[in-house]
Amino acid sequence: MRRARRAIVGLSGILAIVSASVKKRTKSVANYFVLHSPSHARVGVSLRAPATVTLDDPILVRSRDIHMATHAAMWLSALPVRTRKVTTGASKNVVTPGRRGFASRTHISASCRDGDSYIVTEEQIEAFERDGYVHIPGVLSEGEMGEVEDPMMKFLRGEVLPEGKDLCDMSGATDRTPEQYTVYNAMLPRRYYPTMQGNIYERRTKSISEQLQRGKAMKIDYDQLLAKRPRSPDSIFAWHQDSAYWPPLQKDPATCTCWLAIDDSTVENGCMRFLPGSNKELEVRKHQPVNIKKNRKDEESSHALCTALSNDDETKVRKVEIKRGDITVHDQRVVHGSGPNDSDGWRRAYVLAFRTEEMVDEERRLGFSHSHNDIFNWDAFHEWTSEEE
Ligand SMILES: O=C(O)CCC(=O)C(=O)O
Repeated sequence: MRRARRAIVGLSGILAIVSASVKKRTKSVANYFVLHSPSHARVGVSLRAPATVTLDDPILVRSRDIHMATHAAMWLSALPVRTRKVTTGASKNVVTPGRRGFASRTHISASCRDGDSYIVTEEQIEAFERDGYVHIPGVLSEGEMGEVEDPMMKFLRGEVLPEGKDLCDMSGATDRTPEQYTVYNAMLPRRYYPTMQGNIYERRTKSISEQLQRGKAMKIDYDQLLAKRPRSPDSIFAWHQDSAYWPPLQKDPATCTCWLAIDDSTVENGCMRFLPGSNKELEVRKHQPVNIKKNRKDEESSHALCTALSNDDETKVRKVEIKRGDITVHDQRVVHGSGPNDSDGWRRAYVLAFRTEEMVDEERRLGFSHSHNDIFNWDAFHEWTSEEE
């Protein structure tokens, strides 16, 4: 205790010097930041950050508030930061919650897990906005993977059975049996196995989605388990935009579809591939059901939609290999799909899509829940024309 106090006194001295050098710059800043340590112990620091922080800039902390202090880069790369707006000069004990937000991430050097949260960098947010997708590493640790892998295996072994068309194949015809599926798909697993609700993946990706959408309140819209059978040349997930599957509603379309790799996802086993920038296209591309024949109610009809890529598009495609525990997050408009699994192992993934609360509520009001058993489905908002007509 005494040693800790001595350290604090020492730090106060150092900070008094530091504060003199940065005082001018920080004088007008009225935002105080309450930091939480990576271990989730409350550090209890009230600090005033310079408007822009560079790697070597110390953060100014008023000495009477100090419990711990270090360089901005270290703090900001390791810690989630929630802002509390206070009146300049007010005591730190009377802080009032401000608008939900995050500190400037300009110089956060690496994203990281933090309890139920995960802190993304400004670069990752910008990549998501620019390309329509982003790769975020290490969202679940190896020790946490069991919490999502065990339920997935219950589904794959047939111990939990989604109803009707919520258990289906996303690559072949609708008359396949589960043993024939090459892209096994369980829709809405948290509905059929409620134990999954609130798991660590749900908690972390909610935090990620709200950061990628710069503070908007995001809600789980649907979830999905996908598994590509080993050595299955037709386990192709056709090129599509997610928005083609969803009703075109006039609500805030902000979307974060998180795709967790349960196995390392590689070009060989059919990793995700994206057409960067297609999220900026104003219109949803023309889609049609995969394998459509003249009468799409016959055995050739499919649960999946597809759109065509131009030669120019083909040159821009990015195949995104990610590790077990990593995620990609994509927007509803970005064109994406995946190739076949040519490896000896399964390629398993757990999808969790977040949308704005108003959008999810509106979908549900219309009877659209992303269940493949919904009566209100893509047949209701697309006019299909067969290629052969
Ligand atoms: O898992 C795949 O290969 C495709 C998944 C996908 O398209 C999606 O989650 O939107």
